Amino acid sequence: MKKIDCSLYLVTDRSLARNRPIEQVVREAILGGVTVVQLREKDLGSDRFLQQARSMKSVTDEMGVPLIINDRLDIAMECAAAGVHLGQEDMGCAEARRTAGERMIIGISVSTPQEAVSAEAAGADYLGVSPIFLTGTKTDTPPPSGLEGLRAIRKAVRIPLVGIGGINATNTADIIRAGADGVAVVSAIMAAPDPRMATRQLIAAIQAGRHRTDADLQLSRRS
Ligand code: TZP
Ligand code: MG
Repeated sequence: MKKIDCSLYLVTDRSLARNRPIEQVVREAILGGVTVVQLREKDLGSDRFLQQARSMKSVTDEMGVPLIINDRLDIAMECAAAGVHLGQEDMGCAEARRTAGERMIIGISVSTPQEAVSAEAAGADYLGVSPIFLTGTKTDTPPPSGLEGLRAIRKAVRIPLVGIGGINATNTADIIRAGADGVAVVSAIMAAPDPRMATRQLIAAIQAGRHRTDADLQLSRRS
């Protein structure tokens, strides 16, 4: 399995970036401790999406953090991104794996244990458990799974899990304690007046959530 540090996963959203270039926000966030960046563009055509992907890739390369492209495997391959993130409505994981080969990191959004088991069997490298809580950033989501739903998914699969949806520095430790390997955020960093500071607070919350024994961790994972 490919290694990816999902601890703090930033998903971009230009509409929340307070008119700052998203590259600027991403740079600040990486300086604060973000471990992986997903470029999420819902309104750009293919040419502009690819142009934006290349621009973001130069930032993430320079700063030593992997770039994941949302929705579009073709763009991920074209810009030599580390990975692609696909939802249940996008290209299937098995087809993406056949097309992209073993080196491409493939992340899949799931909201039930069944979806998680299928994605793992199809070769996903990590899962985004989506959404954990209600969020105004994305409204066309399944009902929130909450911490109980996250725990059920944790028991069903072994690959890394990243919680997403309504996550902030206040609820991050609970998500880690419920079995997530990391948290993914949009507004908590993209909309923050000081993205570097906001990132540091999230990192501190992740570390607080990880203060538990290895025995606890074994219990929460499928053996
Ligand atoms: N996928 C599921 S919820 C979500 C995405 C992209 C948005 C999460 O945004 P926020 O602002 O971190 O709640
Ligand atoms: Mg998608």
